[in-house]
Amino acid sequence: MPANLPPQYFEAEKSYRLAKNTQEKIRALENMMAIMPKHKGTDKLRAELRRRMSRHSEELETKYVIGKKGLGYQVKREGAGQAVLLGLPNVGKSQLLSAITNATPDVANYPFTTQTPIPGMMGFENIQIQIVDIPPITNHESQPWLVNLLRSADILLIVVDLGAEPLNQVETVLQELNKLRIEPMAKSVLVIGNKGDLDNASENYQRLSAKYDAQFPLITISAKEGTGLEELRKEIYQALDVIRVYTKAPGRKPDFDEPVVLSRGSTVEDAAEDIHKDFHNKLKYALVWGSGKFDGQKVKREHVLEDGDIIELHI
Ligand SMILES: Nc1nc2c(ncn2[C@@H]2O[C@H](COP(=O)(O)OP(=O)(O)O)[C@@H](O)[C@H]2O)c(=O)[nH]1
Ligand SMILES: [Mg+2]
Repeated sequence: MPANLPPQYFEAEKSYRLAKNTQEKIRALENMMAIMPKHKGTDKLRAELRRRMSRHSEELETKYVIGKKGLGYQVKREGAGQAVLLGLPNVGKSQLLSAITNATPDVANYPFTTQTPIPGMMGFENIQIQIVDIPPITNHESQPWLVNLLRSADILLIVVDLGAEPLNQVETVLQELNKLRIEPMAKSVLVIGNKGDLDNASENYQRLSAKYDAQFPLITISAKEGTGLEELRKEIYQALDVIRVYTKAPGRKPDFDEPVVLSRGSTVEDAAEDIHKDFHNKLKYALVWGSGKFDGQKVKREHVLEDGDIIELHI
């Protein structure tokens, strides 16, 4: 059975061939799949396009899934935590992602450039935190994958363009979250005023601060000029509310390169479990440097750890 493809399909295919990067390829493939008529004659072609789609989305470290509810993406969680960038089009989310992570998203002076989630890893001291750029929050209605992503995220980073009226921008994002039934108060939220290099930025930041200072931590940056980014990394780390614990073997020095990252309030037992699934069953006691009354103090498994503690586990 012939495929009988319409001319628009071949145009989309041409833009696929000419695509300069993975994001553009995915966009073109999405068009091809939308244009392609659905019948027996196109089954093979559709399978082939899906294969390409999975391959390209893997290149972006994003899994492209085709479920009952349509197309979607799964972002593999990596690192010590996950933060999602939210904001209206053009506020500089992609610019920010490329400034603080290893990702290379498209940055462009027109809306709706980002169509797929793009994860990147941000280093902070000795840990890595995943930051995910997503399509603009204002057109998500029918995208269940996005709701899942927002639910699973540890931190919501609301990005505001300080060159424009800031309060509406935050309100719009909060309203969209409300529509998607995401409760921002159940998460760590950080409001980032971007484009701090623009003339009217400080005035707009004042207004933002006057309204939201008591509700959310606020920070001003310029993703383009790279200002405020060190402080931003620190704020994101603090919003994660985790502690870093270092392990050592008896008579050895601790390994400061690979902390065990745990949520605040975790105990020696939690640390043991994180290191090895059945380690905590065998655990008899631990020695702790830091949160003990003295260095090398013998503590029980219920001992609550603090950021920077060094532990030696004994089984
Ligand atoms: N002046 C200034 N422009 C910025 C800054 N960050 C981003 N932009 C510009 O804003 C436009 C939109 O940026 P982009 O990252 O694509 O926005 P997105 O739609 O939120 O992902 C681009 O022209 C960027 O160069 C900034 O800190 N200062
Ligand atoms: Mg973008």
